[in-house]
Amino acid sequence: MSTLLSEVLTLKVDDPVAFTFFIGYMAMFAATVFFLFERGSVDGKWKTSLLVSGMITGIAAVHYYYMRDFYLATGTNPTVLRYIDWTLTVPLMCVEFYLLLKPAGAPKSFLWKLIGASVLMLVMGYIGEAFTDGTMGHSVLYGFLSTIGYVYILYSAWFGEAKQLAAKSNSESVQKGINALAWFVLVGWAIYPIGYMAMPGGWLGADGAGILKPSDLDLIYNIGDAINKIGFGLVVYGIATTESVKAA
Ligand SMILES: *C/C=C(C)/C=C/C=C(C)/C=C/C1=C(C)CCCC1(C)C
Repeated sequence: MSTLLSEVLTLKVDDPVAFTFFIGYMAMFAATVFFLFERGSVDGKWKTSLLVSGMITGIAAVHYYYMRDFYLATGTNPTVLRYIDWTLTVPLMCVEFYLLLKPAGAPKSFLWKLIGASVLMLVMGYIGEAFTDGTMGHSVLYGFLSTIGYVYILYSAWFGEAKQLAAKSNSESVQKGINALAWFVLVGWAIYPIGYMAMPGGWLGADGAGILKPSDLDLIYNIGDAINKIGFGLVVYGIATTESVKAA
């Protein structure tokens, strides 16, 4: 067997990046099956939310399948696949916010503002990672521009439109759910800029504080994805089941 093929086919347990790509794939796959099956047991108006949860983990599962192979074959970050995944899944997470808050009167513009902010965050992050070879000045500039989009979503969830709409909702579980999602955006999403700073030239990498090495970028992103994509879906599932029991 060629070296390349045997590397792709072996599960490298001693390589945390390869291993978390594999485990990430399995976890996303299992979560997708769970959300899609459970969709059948919640009340009608929650079915779309669970479908979106399953789409988020399903899209990630497919990307993880390819990202793991890409990483094993090249030993480099699958930056393009990573950002295609995020560009599809993060706006879907914005859709989750919107679907939860729609009964409380969320307008379409609320959804588009969140999606706009997430696209800004991701496009700038992609430029920072893909086009600058980690040259410090550029990745800092694009990291900063990306953070503007992130801060907008954070602000909306904690103090802005999302928070105000949640306050108008007469459902306690929707309020609790939005609060939980706000914590995910604050703590779970903050994992990603840490990974970004592991890039060559990054503040935490070899040319900066020296705490992280370049391959930590993928390790950190993989951990972040598992927490955020599956966690977000479980919060939504929790609200859907609580509300469905009430409705029954
Ligand atoms: C499922 C994928 C998710 C929830 C991805 C979230 C990604 C971020 C919150 C990325 C944020 C970044 C910054 C705030 C600055 C540096 C560049 C990024 C794109 C890593």
